[in-house]
Amino acid sequence: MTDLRERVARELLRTRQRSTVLTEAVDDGDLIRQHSPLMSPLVWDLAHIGNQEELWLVRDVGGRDPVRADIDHLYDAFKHARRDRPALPLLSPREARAYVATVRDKVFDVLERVPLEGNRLTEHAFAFGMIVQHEQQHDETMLATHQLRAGDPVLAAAPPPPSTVDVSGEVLVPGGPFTMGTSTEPWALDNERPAHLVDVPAFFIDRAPVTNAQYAAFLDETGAEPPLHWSRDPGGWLATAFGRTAPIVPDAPVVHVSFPEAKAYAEWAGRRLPTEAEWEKAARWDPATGRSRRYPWGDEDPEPHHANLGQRHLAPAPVGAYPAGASPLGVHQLIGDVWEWVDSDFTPYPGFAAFPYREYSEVFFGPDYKILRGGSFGTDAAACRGTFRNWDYPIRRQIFSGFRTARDRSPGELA
Ligand code: AVJ
Ligand code: FE
Repeated sequence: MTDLRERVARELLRTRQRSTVLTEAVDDGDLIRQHSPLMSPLVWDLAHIGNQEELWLVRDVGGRDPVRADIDHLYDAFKHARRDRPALPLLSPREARAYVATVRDKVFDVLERVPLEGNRLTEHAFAFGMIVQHEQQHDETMLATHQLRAGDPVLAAAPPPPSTVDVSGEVLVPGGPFTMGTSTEPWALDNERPAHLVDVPAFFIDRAPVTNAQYAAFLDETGAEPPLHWSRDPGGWLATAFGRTAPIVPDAPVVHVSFPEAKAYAEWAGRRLPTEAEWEKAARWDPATGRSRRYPWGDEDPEPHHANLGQRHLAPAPVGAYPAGASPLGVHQLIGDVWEWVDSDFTPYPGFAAFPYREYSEVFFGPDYKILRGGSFGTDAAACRGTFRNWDYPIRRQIFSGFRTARDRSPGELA
């Protein structure tokens, strides 16, 4: 096998291990049950992962016969809203496991035979990359379903690392053009392309995401609605995460807030949310070279010391826990911990071309969705980059969503 084939095989296996953990941790009743009308039953996500893999890799790339053409409509996300999925004649947990295993066997057979090199490299290798990312995205969705599930804890992970540096305050990002998006990142999705210059006036941005303690001060002063999974206790605020209830961690980023809530906090603090271009400039622009990096720390793929990604920890790390992941300007924890709401709609970049089909991103463009950047503790490194764009309805907060704030530089203000 070539290096590329080996890498794809490794990523497929690694990703399936995570899906397996998330779907074996609970009994059949919990796989079939709908834990919230906002989410699919876990067994739907599992079979949908297999069905996408069958459509894109077995049928399209491999040119093979369908495994189960009769179930396509059940697992087409556009055909049935999440709230309606439990009523469908879905595969049972046993059938779903057998189905994804059969599809996966065929995928490995296709991977061995299909040309990945030469002029077809981009297309075929990209299809595998897209499937890895698709499964990883559903693994994060399944983790959010676990977060909404009532009952005893079933998932366990090491606690995130402690804070080691002071990251209070803000950083000045000088004005001027920078390269946003990418034309070269091999697994970048259509909506991250192409690379293009954007002129961003000077602004200030928080060194770190807004913390639980900061958010609690806002709640206590304004009486605003607490984040999802918080409860009031005589001693202060409690948060429930994956079946465990404990006092909020004061210096950890706040999570499970909606876009309007993030915006209300920023206004209360006399600030605003960053735009998407501001966020990406703070994350990728290197003032020494004028280049945009793949990640805040450089061009190397994420390692555990860079960022809290991949469900290694089932919570955001305190701010200041990842000094090795800071951007050249000293902005911390842009990647991992919590998705960050930015004040931008999901719109195409100039020169956008839908790929591999319109349903991936294009049909979602417009004012209905707001952008989230940077990934969370639940996001895998394969599905997270400095250019990666996530989107959701602004009212959503069952996702691992937080934010940081920004402000304009006032005239004459230097730093
Ligand atoms: C990019 C997270 C908005 O979950 O709807 C999964 C990813 N697309 N299956 C979503 C996705 C198709 C998507 N988000
Ligand atoms: Fe999907």
